[in-house]
Amino acid sequence: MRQYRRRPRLWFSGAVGSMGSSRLKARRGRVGLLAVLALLLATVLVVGWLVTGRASSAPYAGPALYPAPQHISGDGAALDFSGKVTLVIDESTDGAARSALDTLVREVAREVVTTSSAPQGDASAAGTVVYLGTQHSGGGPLEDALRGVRSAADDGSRTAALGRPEGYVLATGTVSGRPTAVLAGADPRGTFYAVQSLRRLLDGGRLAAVSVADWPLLGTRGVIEGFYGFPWSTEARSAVLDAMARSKMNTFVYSPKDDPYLRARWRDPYPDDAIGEIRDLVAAGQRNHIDVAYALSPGLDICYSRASDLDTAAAKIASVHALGIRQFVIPLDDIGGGLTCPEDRSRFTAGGSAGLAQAQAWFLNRLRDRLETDLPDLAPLQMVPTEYSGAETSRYKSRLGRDLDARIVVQWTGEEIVSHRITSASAGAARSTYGAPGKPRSILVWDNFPVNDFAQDRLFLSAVEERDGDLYKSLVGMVSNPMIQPYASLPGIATYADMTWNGPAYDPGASLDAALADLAGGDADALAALRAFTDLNQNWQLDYHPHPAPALSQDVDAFWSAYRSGRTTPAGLAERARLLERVPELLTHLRQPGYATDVAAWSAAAAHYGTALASAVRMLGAVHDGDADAADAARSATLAARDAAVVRAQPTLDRGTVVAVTGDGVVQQFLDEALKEYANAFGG
Ligand code: GDL
Repeated sequence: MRQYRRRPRLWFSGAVGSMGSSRLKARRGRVGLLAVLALLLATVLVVGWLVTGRASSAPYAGPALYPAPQHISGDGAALDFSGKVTLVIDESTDGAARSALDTLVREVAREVVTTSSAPQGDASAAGTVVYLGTQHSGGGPLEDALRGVRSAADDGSRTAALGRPEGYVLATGTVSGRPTAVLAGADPRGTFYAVQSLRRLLDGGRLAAVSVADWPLLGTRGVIEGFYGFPWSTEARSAVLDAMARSKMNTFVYSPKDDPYLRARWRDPYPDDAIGEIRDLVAAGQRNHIDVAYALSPGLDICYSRASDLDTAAAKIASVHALGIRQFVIPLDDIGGGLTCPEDRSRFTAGGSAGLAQAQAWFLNRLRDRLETDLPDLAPLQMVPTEYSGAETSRYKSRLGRDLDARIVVQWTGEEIVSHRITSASAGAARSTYGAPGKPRSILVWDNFPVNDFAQDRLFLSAVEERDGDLYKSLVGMVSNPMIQPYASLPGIATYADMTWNGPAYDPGASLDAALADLAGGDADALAALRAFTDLNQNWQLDYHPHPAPALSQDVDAFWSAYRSGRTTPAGLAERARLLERVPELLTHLRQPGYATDVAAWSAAAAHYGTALASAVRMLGAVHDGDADAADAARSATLAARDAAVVRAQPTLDRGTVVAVTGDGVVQQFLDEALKEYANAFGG
């Protein structure tokens, strides 16, 4: 992963010196004039050098920053946050950023003082000084401090960062003799992100010399709770939103298929307890700079042309708008392909799926107009088409593209419902497919990663992969549809955040590793267990992953190759087996205790497989030694543990209790082969 990009070396710095000195030698008689000219030239070049920022930066040497920033260098000064810290914060500064910084600094500092003006007097009295704010063109302490920690090499990227939505600068240095950090945002959200970066970069009470200039490449980055199955609890949503903020995601779409008031009973107003949950969600969003979008799914029984249905939809949206929601989506996925009421059938006569598209566009255009008048502060309306995947055209899509108001954003899942790959070519094609001639549609990807509602016996714990790095050029956003298990989805969501913030720099393996380390919160045993467990649940697309349980497979291969060639078998497999046995307990030490609960059925199965693997390894040792009694006892233990791993233990909303499947068949295959060895030696 490219953690920082060095600017090209200053190619003309040497040239300045040589040109000046040769001229001076050749024309001794006109020394004065030439000296002035040379000085002028040098001044011009140095100024150019400062303006263009072509100086080289020092490499950054602290903890890695995720999502990978656009620019990071080691320019500035290392700072100590463990003693006294003075926070200089203008009163107009974003509240969420202020409170995030205050909490963060109090975790490490001995004393924290907050003021609104730059410290004066004795330079050492203020300790480390941290400026936080949103850049104003009018100047003020923040701008003065930013100038004070100026880095010629980083000027260009800092200007870029502070000129882009959600951009920010985090710079270190010394200002008037005081060790100083400046956290400046292009806007309130950028200011909040500067604090999130500081959180990642702080190593205990120390901050390495660093200069970050950063901004997201993709506008909308987030999560859509859009799966079938138990909707998440309020606590879980709040934890997910907190984690999303740490990864600089900005959108949460509330669209659980099994919230009845959103889909099956969309016409009914929310009862008090359910509206309370949405209110809590909005509060978690505000605390975390995350826009909560609400999805109303009337498609199961709506009559598109009926005025009362339009009124009901508008009223439902208004009821949720009153809670502070400003983004709305109308998902029309997973509904029948026809029109359900006679009025629609006689009005929308394009025929078949084109008639459905015609009806939907008619309704959505009117709803959009109504909302624009009634609730003028809304973000552009979004919709999910009934044919929501594939970039190839169809009668439905071309009718929708033509009739649907150009300002309505379409959500799309890629070439498939669960898309193995999403390429920029296909996203570009989808823009035309869902647009009108000459007017490509704004597309937001509803990404069915790492959702497991179609395989509720599985966990999908891999990093997101195979999304083109330059998708940001064709899309307005990408949101991840996670698993029914919220806490278990956190690492995958973190990788999704990294991919959407800076696609070209995204490295799935490094990103997942960082997410696991973050979740383990410094507990080495818990991290080892989390990694071993994650390894067992990599196969997100069932039919696709070429390397099932890669780390376990490696240990298994190394074991067999030694065993079959008569060499001493390596300890790796037995050690992994013992670690797997401890997984359920060790996962309770993670920073998010909900993770262990979410995965309890799978971690129990993993532990049984650990016992089965350990017993099978013992059995093979006894086979090798010709010890029939020991082999027999180990075989019984292997079989018992294998059976225990496949009991029904995982409840589902609509499929009863299912067996939690883990290990991608690698354990079973090892056990089968080991039992064959036993049978070859002793029969049975
Ligand atoms: C779908 C559903 C989604 C579900 C997913 C995976 C869309 C637009 N709709 O088709 O709710 O979670 O498949 O099963 O993706």
